[in-house]
Amino acid sequence: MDIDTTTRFREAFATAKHIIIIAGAGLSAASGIPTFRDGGGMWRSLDATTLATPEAFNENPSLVWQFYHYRRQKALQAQTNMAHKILARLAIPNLLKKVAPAAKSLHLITQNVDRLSVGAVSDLDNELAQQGLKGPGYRARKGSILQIHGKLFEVQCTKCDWRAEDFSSPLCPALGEAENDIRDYTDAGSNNRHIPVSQLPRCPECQGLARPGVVWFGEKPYHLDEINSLVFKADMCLVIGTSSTVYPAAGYAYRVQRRHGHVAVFNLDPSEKDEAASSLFRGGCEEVLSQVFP
Ligand code: BV8
Ligand code: ZN
Repeated sequence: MDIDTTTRFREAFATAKHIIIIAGAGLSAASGIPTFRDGGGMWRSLDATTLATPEAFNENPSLVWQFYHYRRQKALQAQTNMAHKILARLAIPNLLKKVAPAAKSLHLITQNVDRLSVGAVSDLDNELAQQGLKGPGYRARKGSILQIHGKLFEVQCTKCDWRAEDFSSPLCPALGEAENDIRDYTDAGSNNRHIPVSQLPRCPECQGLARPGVVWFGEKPYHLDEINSLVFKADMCLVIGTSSTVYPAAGYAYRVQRRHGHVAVFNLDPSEKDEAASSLFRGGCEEVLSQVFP
């Protein structure tokens, strides 16, 4: 890794006051969670992004639920990786102060729905408490992780405003049976078992059809107003493991750069935001972040 880039980045980070981190699927790749566009995005020979739409769900809720059942299973089996752990450390004010003594705020804006960043922070909170390190300086501030594309483990009703977190898997017997039909998802495109709507997850309040609690294309992302004010204030923006092709998340780095903030891109492959980068780190974020934040 280029020493000058690292030194320059560390110096900028040490003077940063308001830090935002934009994360994408590459952050969880080392945990075995498939990405969307760099080869990981195929499921049963279907393009994952064509399934993440209300139209796909309305047309074939059985298929989209089987896709999200697969994603839930993957996320349940996944462990947090070193990159999640390092970002969790930065979310703890007294640990952040060691590398960013001027920092007044840090927010992780994640496009990921896998809950791994939330898990890493709660694991670290517990670890610090066990070490007797208590008090607000050793707890991630509430709201420091913003899950802009929703939560894989939330289920919501398509008819009423019911929604709840549910980690059970399968969510209903039919999804488990469908999974048993097809062991290897990658090339089973044609063997999609059709699950009747009546056997898909239902709302316990009104029996309406339930759906995954994520934001699909064309739907309004979460926390937009709060994020807009964070982006406006940010003088440091880390962009980690994202192709930077999905808006509005893909537009945040440019806005920080336009106001002369420092943008640091940590990505395995070239991304749409490389040219906005003041610091560009190529490689697996789980390794690179360990070197930048030893
Ligand atoms: C909205 C669901 C408005 C959850 C997802 C034209 C221009 C501009 C915008 C638009 C446009 N046409 C339409 C739009 C809007 C649209 C959009 O941006 N479309 C794109 C395709 C052009 N956006 C929307 O619809 C959004 N909503 O705008 O609403 C609105 C406002 C008010 C009121 C009503 C409406 C909603 C977007 C959310 C869509 N939902 N998923 C789920 O199932 O997960 S998107 C999907 O893509 C995921 O959420 C994912 O997080 C996201 C972004 O993908 P990445 O995370 O970047 O993943 P990707 O695979 O692409 O890249 C991974 C990268 O990691 C690679 O570069 C790889 O090199 C790297 N990598 C891999 N391993 C590692 C690594 N890097 C480091 N280390 C490693 N180890
Ligand atoms: Zn309902």
